[in-house]
Amino acid sequence: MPNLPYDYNALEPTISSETMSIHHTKHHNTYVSNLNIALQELDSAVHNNEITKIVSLQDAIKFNGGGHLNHILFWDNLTPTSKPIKDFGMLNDSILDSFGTVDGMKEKLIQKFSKLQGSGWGWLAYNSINGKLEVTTTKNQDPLLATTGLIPLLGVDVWEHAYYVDYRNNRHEYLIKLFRHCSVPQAHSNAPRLWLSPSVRWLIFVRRTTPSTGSGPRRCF
Ligand code: MN3
Repeated sequence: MPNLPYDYNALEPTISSETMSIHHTKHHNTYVSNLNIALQELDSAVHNNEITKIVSLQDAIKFNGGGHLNHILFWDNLTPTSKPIKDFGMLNDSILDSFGTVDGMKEKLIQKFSKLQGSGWGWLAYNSINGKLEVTTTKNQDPLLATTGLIPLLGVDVWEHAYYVDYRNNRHEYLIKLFRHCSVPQAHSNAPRLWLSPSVRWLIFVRRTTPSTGSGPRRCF
């Protein structure tokens, strides 16, 4: 379970310390715990060649594994610096090519994410087939890359637990304020690493190393 790269109160007043603390220590932690349980059961099922059990675990692995992956990206996307996004560094040319302006992209992101029905995630993504940036959403905790093939650059949690304490049911206001703390370059330095010149040319994935836990049941995180 990774620590946040900043203090729980670092995003105040946009996101309260209470929200950040509950979100990280309760919600994210629960996904990690349940993923570890599912993976231990998977180990046993594989060892005993229980195919039905293996198949029955897929939903839990997808939901909790996705919850873990998505939250890691979300924490890395956020930065304590509160200022409207104007400079996306290496992504600038691709943003202008795909959306016309940075403000146009932000508007499209907020519109799309606001309209997601139920719980899920909003994404700014790279489509490696056509070389374009895309705005999309996924339901529940579906991880973008594993379920769509799109490369996540910016992931925004639009589950109510991400904003209800601070914004009640006003998801739109949450998104407007949150975008002052989003940092795409910071995100893709930790997820897929992009080299753009002037558009995306190739991708190198930087895998996170997971510490060994020694003996005992396998824990992946
Ligand atoms: Mn969440």
